[in-house]
Amino acid sequence: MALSGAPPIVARAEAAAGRTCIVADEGTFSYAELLEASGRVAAALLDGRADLEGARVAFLAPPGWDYVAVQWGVWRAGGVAVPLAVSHPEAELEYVVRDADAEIVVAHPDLAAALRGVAERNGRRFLLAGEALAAEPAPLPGVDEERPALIIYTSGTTGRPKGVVSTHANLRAQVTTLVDAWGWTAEDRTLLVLPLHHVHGIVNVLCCALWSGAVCEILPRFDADETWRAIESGRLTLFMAVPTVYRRLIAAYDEADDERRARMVAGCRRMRLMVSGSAALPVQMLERWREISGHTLLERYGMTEIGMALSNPLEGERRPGSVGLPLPGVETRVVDDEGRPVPPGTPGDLEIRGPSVFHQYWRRPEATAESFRDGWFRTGDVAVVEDGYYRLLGRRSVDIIKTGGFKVSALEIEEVLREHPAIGECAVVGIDDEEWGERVCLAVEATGDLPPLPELQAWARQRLAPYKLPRDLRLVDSLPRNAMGKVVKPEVAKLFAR
Ligand code: MLC
Ligand code: AMP
Repeated sequence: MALSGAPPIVARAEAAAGRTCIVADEGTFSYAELLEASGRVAAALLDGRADLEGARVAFLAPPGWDYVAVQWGVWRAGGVAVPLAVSHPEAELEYVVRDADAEIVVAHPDLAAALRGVAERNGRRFLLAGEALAAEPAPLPGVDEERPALIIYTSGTTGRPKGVVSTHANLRAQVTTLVDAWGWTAEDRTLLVLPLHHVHGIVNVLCCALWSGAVCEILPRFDADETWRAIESGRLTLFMAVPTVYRRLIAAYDEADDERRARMVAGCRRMRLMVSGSAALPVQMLERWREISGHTLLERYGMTEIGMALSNPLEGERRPGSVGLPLPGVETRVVDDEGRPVPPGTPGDLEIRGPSVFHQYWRRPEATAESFRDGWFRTGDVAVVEDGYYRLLGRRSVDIIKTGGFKVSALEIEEVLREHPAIGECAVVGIDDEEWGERVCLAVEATGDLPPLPELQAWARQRLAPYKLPRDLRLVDSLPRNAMGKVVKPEVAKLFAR
């Protein structure tokens, strides 16, 4: 196998060739099989060309074997992987295909119906994953590390989601810092239960496992019972999830009988590490999980644009309510409004610098420039440092909501909802919620007969991802506004006080 010049994660797989890499619905596959399959996918994408030269390839597959083979195939052909979300309606898929200007669209056969139409309407080449996996191998190009590898769409404080472009070198930095900090080895075996259109699933779980020559078991979607069964088997060594997933696991534990609970506990005890992130882990949840599993969840902090930046330690004190210390190779600072570092104990804006920080927002040079100050990436999160440990205090913008670990933009949801004939003005706010962290809530000034919430949700479901749908509704004569006529979101939030 000639892997010189292959992207770093691919080149490493040669050394692990005989080992198991993926266990998914489609079967069990070795690293050698992944190299073989991704080589075929790359050849299909190239279709006679020498190099995709950074062409974007949007692909839609449930978490599993096809997903991984296609992602690696895109990388090996010199393309930029644009993972699409299984849960998204056609409108959101089309937005990403168009915004990323994807040249090729690949779909798993189960999900091809909607995507084929999107590809045809927009004049993109369409390919079924199965066809790509069956192609004849061809010579593959060398791929320099500084070339873009991945575009992940993320909601921000303005308009529609932006594509976050990371290079192969960025991904390597994001992965290696975690592999070192969390002690990943080829002996590890993890279970992936997260969606594969965001960094938590892609980088922290999938790429770290494959970088390490470890085994990644994959569920096509999170299911508490199946997750527990995998843990009970005693074969997993580490697990990563968002707080909402741990909450579901706790609920399933509480419902289990004594015999099963004993197996659940035993399975947890055989694991070496359990990690939580993407949203604040309530201290009570950390404590309840410790009672059940014997593990103090390792909480860490990250963002699509930077990978992971802060982490509680593998060895040493894991402080509840804190996101820990800077990861190796990641520079962090907390600054005031003028960008001057503030002393420990003083809250300020968290900024990040280092090789893991993304390359650019796709075709948005102004947004890219605005997101940096003196070479530091401005996260928009407010933090305070206490004895070297970072604690998050909130976000700069009230318009960013974290629900179930997904970041959503209030402004984006409002923009879409304003297209409803009965909605005049509206305001979306995130309200604290035990299950979801925050819940998306909507206040409306109606211009006609406003349908009840389920009907409004059904309308919005055609246009927005399920996690962006409003979960609570208030009809108001007029939204609370300040003297300038601007809607005051904290006052809107009070409408939902229980
Ligand atoms: C779904 N539902 C919600 C909801 N999402 N209700 C309120 N708020 C939400 N956010 C409702 C559905 O409508 C449905 O209701 C019911 O819950 C079950 O829906 P589902 O689609 O089956 O949800 P489920 O699969 O159970 O989703 C829960 C989850 C998911 C926790 C598995 O939210 C998830 O995968 N979260 C992980 C997100 C993630 O990976 N984030 C990382 C981003 S990267 P009904 O009535 O229709 O039955 C990042 C950087 C970093 O943040 O630091 O990691
Ligand atoms: P995303 O833009 O989807 O990558 O989400 C990144 C955001 O998730 C960060 O800016 C934080 O606001 C939030 N986040 C990630 N990890 C944590 C954590 N451990 N605690 C609180 N918030 C977190």
